[in-house]
Amino acid sequence: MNNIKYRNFQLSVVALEFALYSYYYNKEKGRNIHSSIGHEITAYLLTSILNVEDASLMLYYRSHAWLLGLGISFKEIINEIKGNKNSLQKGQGGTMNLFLHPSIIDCNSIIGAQIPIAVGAAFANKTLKKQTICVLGDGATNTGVFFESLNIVSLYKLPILFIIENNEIAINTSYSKTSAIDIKAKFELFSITCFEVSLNSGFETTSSIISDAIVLSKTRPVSIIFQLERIGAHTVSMERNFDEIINKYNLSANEKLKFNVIYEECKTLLNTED
Ligand SMILES: Cc1ncc(C[n+]2csc(CCOP(=O)(O)OP(=O)(O)O)c2C)c(N)n1
Ligand SMILES: [Mg+2]
Repeated sequence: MNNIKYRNFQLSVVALEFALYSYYYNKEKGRNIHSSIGHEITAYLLTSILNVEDASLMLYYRSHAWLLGLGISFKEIINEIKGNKNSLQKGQGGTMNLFLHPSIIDCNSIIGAQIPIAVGAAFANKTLKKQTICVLGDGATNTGVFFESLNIVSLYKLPILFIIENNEIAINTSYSKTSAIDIKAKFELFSITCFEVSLNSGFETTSSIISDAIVLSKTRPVSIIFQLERIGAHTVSMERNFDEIINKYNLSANEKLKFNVIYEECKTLLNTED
């Protein structure tokens, strides 16, 4: 796994999100854009390692990085977010419901709603011999439907991989204030193998855990909890300090140039009328 490639991916994600920020922050106060800033690692590694064509993906509203990882262009993503009728989705999904890749079965704005859909997909994929990936936040593991779904996938040994993007916060409430047990314990309750990785685990280790989990999840339910950080506020409308976000990335001069090129490209796309 190449770290420079990952760094370039991060730059693309952050530049796209910043262009969206700059476009929507003043233009439509209150517009909900949930950025993937800080969440890049799951999208990058899973889309690099997985045989995407042979998988069904269930995503949620914080998935711009996944779309980029799947090779969807800035233009396609921005067209959909702007609500353009010429987008593949005719602008009806918007930022929270991006289905711009044939492997995406669901991309949901209702917390936890993608989970039972993933269970259904896994049920079908058991016969079709396809992979099922369900991505969700830590907050979504508190929903009733999460527990019902774990019960069913465990009972029927459905082939599914749960990816938890654990930023330990749901809007402004920390995970510890909303759950009596940790996320791993929830999976263990249903005898579902659970791997845990963090940003400190290193590329090699994390990649090999993902590869193992992908293989195991072809025949039974498996989960990976990614400990990561949401850099910035829950949505653009709540954002207060843009400089603080970009400072976290410690961009070199060369990286700043690369960032600016992508940022300007995205801003041009946003400002271009249909
Ligand atoms: C059923 C439902 N209840 C409440 C909300 C409002 N809501 C939007 S995001 C969110 C927090 C979810 O946190 P988490 O699952 O940890 O995802 P994160 O945003 O941290 O990635 C809530 C409560 C919603 N969208 N759907
Ligand atoms: Mg969260």
